[in-house]
Amino acid sequence: MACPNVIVMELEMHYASDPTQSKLRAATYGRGLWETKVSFASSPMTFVSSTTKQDNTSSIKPNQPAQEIIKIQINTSGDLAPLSARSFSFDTGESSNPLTDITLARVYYTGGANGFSTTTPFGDAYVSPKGDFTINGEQEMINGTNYFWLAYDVSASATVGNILDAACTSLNIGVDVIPDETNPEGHRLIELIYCDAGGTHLSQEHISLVTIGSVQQSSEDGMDGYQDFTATIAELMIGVSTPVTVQNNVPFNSDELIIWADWNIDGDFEDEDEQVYKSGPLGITTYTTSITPPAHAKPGLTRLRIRLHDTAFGPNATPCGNANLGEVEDYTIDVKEETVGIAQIKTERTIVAYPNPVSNELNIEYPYNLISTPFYITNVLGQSHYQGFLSGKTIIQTNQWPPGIYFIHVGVKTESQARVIKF
Ligand SMILES: [Ca+2]
Ligand SMILES: [Ca+2]
Ligand SMILES: [Ca+2]
Ligand SMILES: [Ca+2]
Repeated sequence: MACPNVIVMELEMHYASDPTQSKLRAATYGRGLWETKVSFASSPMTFVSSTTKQDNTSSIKPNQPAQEIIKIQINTSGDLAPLSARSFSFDTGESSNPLTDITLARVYYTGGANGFSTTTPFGDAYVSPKGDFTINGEQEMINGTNYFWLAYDVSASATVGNILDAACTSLNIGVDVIPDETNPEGHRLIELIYCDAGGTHLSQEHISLVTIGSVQQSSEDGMDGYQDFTATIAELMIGVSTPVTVQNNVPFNSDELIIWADWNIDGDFEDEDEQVYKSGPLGITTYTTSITPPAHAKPGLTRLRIRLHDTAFGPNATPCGNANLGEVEDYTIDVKEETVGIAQIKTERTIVAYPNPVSNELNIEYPYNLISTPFYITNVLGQSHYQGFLSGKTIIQTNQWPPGIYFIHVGVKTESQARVIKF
């Protein structure tokens, strides 16, 4: 396009992310705006470099699809004859127990956008990755930095305390390339993270006493309408009803009490049967009910959440977030199996842990493992404290451990459990 024969007072270059769309603009007083595309010397795409990074190292709950693990960056130069990414070879790396914890591995492409998203998958999912695995696909790349992401589906039976990680050992863009960094620093911990919940305003009514079976906890109104009594543990048997009472110190007619239990131990209260009691609007001093862990409850330490709220003034009947008034209290329940058959297997397979109580050195004997059996140790809050593999007799240094009660869990699906006391 020809520029009219006038004096140009302003000239602007507009660079676009796609260089072929860049423009030169001239304002010619009285003769309008003139613009033309900037000629761009196109060149065939060449590979510049590749590397991996681990941006997201936050904890992950069990039972979560498509969780970001590592990012693969491929830098190219040139816009003609684009190169395509054709395969990525990975290694589950430092992951504690891929077969138990990871159900699927997938790769996603986000073009030049540096942020994890599952919109554009690359190739097919890889089922049950363990050790080396390769994902094949075809993705034409853009000029500049291309972002690919490895994600895992975290299993519902993932073990709390285990870690998830990966390395990208090579990739193919027509030729094989080894990234500059293959195994980036960091990992993701599998942890039970529950949503926050409480009451916004200082309210007259609060939870003043809770009994679960023989366990009793009296209390005032918690800061932010929340109290953490997860150090208080109540034992519940699957299929057996345990009486529960909750006291409201100042009852109003529109008050309601709701109780949830995380039966599948995945860090939320949204699964089958997890709301275990709902009073409806009922202004009474003592709510009386009972809780029976369902047959599908997973044995182990899990969370019980109790909410008292006012259905007439800013109610919140969900397990997450704040209600205007009332209070939320959290407890730990230890769900035990009572089924005779299973109980027998468990008693046959006894862990021998000594001395108990322990001071400096804990000996663990588990004579049933012909190959090494994974085990982990949790504190009373269900937080992972130690993990490893048992083979014959295992000795653990405990002198640095804080005093308290610890639980030893043996086997991928907890074949056996024992309790030790550290003083
Ligand atoms: Ca890593
Ligand atoms: Ca309280
Ligand atoms: Ca749950
Ligand atoms: Ca869930």
